[in-house]
Amino acid sequence: MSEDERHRSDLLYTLMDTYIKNDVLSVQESIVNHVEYTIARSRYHFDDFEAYQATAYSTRDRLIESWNDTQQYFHDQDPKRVYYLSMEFLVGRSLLNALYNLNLKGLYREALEQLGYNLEIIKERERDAALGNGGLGRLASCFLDSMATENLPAWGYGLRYQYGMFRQTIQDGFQRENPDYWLTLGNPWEIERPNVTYPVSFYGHVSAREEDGRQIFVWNPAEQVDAVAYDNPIPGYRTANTINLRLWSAKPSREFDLESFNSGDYVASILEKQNAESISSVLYPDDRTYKGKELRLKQQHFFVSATLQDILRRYTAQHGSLENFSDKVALQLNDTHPTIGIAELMRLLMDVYKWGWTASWEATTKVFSFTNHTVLPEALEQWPVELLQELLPRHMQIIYDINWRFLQELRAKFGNDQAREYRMSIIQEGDEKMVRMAHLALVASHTVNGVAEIHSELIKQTIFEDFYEMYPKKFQNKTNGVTPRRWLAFCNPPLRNLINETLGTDAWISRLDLLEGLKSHADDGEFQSRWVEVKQLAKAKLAAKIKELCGVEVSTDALFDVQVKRIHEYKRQVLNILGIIHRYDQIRNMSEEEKADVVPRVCIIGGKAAPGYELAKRIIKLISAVSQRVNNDPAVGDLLKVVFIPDYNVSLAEVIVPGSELSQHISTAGTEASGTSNMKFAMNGCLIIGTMDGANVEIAEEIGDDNIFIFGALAHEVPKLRTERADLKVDDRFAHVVRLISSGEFGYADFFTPIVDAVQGSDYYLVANDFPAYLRAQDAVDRTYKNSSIWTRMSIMSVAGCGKFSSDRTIRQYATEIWGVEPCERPRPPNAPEGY
Ligand code: 73E
Repeated sequence: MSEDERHRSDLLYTLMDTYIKNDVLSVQESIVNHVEYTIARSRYHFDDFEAYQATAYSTRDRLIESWNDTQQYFHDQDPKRVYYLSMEFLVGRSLLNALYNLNLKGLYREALEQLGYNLEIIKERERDAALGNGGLGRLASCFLDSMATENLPAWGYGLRYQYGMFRQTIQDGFQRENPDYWLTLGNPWEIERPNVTYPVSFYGHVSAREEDGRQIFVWNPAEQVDAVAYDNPIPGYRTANTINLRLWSAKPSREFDLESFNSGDYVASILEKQNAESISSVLYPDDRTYKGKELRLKQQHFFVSATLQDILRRYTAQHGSLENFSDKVALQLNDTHPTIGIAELMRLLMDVYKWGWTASWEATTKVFSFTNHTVLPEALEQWPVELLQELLPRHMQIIYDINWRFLQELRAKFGNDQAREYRMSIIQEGDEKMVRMAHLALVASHTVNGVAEIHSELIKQTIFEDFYEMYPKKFQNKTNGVTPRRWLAFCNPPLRNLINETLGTDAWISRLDLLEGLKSHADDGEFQSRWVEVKQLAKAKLAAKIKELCGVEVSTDALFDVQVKRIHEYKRQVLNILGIIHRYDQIRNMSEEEKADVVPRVCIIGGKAAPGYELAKRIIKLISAVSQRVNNDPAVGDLLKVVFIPDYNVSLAEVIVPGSELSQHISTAGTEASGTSNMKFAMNGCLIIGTMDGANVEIAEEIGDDNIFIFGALAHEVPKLRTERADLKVDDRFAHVVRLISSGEFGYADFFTPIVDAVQGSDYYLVANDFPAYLRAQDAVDRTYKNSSIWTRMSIMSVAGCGKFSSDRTIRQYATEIWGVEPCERPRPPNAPEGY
């Protein structure tokens, strides 16, 4: 560095140092500056929403500074990097999360208070970023939080949908879907990068020619769309690192095809271009059902093409060429949704960078790894060959080539086994030939993982059995986790404070195993009463929310029993509602004396049904109908209340999870890959009633069998039970509650017929089988709840045993066992606030 350069660099450093200061007045200055100059309101008059916006922009300034310096540091250190590719990121709100992570919450609260604003109130004005359906998308967001906190040189890549997950309203008990145009009032958390733009191509045809004795393929696409980058800074907890979530938005291509413009209708041509934006406009709200929509495939290709072009450009800009690319980059596929990226990387390497097949394939198979999230066959993505051929002709060629080589390998290993080839081929033969995306992902990835132990075992025995035989070493497990920041420390301050005080440290927030230290306090009477107080506070908040959203008054003396998740037959909300009907029927037939012995309950259910999933929508109506009946029956009073909370989302979960005492995770064993809300509830001292499914199995193992209510058939028993279901002698209580529904006790008898038929017919999810065991488990819940000391002990033990379920642990395992990346922690700047 020359003298001049050094001088300039010192000056810039000092300027920044004086700009971002950590005293109340500087924070106020920054907020008011943003009121006046960013949102252009008067500093004398701004309302709560504008205060939120200005506070968000002020916080963003700090994130940007940290983001820039982190990226510079990554650049200088040049470590191996990991990119997490996901079609969904269920971010939720960002303001409080950022302030907490930067350790600036207290400062901002005080600064705002003096200006006449309450941080707790203005934070409610932020819209959720709901760019995901449920568990899979929320997992991606928890992972980003952990990757930042663990100082990994990581980025997330996804799509910037203009319409996120639909907003659910309930009218007359029926679900209505409303568009979530979440960007209307602006989004302070993103930085548009108009200069980071890539063209993405579709349709057209492929031509071939010889060049230097090699065949060169040229794709002449018929449609081109631009992908524009939007960066979303993701701060780590108590680290100076801030990583990036880069989301792509589709814009009309800047390359105008002048000829068609001049020869045809100018206005029509412009309008046609405008259609480009539809590619990233809407999140598909169907989880776990594959719909085969062309636009969805377009989204997938748009997303991975822009992402890979960006990654290759960054790599070559820094290294001059693609040499060693596969040693320095890891790409994680979040389910099969980004799998077309395998063909796209092959295409870019061969057709653009002029690599040969072998080198391209070697690099591709070295960088990709793949996570499977479900065994449900209806979720497996298969694109018609015809559609792929038309939309992405060059990719289809490459997929055929990959498959040809794969089948050679198969024959070399297993000889001529046609049945096996038929089962394993990437192309499914038949009337309509299909490309099996999971097979493509399996063949091209160096590692495939399930998301909980039981699930990782099941995929080896079921959907991927053949592939396990062929590539046993590829298979791993990575049990899911959740970020203990959002899901405990930030959403439940009273519990956080109690834990801090008891453990004498807040180090557990980034080293969750330390919660184990709570075990020795589990029987301490005084500690127990404080624990109960904390839960009562959270219950009161939840009760107020229920009043606000459902208009129902609930008593905080009742047991708060919760099932919130997407509505799906396999998750068995029907088992829950049948149990509720049984409880109701018992109570209304009791004498006053018997009633005195009943544990009062508030049953809280929430979740969205995919708009096209008829049966799930009927289940919502059934829950509403039962709640109408129960809540208005004077014979029941406070002994039972049933509420359906509309529009379950991340922000609501932050209120519901801390306020729950019992939560239900009751899927048919072998169907829920992991579940992640079970971890959030357990972490907040809520007891679980659940089946031996998904992560429940490991939760029971960690917190101890006697601290959880487990019931029901086991995964290995399920296939046989299904074949025997027709001969099952169903429990009388089951028959009775089903009859109540079909006889019109709750109205709408005809409308509920498909639900009744499902559980009385083939009953694929074995509701009838598990019903008696479910009722027994619920009895055990009631008995236990009557003994507050035992219940509280179980609650403490749940939290104490949750160390494993931090996504920090999950991410460290991905980093060392799959990606081969190491932490790269930026040194703390001298002006950093304490703990940052
Ligand atoms: O068990 C959950 C799991 O906890 C699983 O059902 C869910 O992923 C969670 C995180 O691992 C999931 N989502 C989807 N498949 N599995 C999915 C499928 C298609 C579209 C959107 C989501």
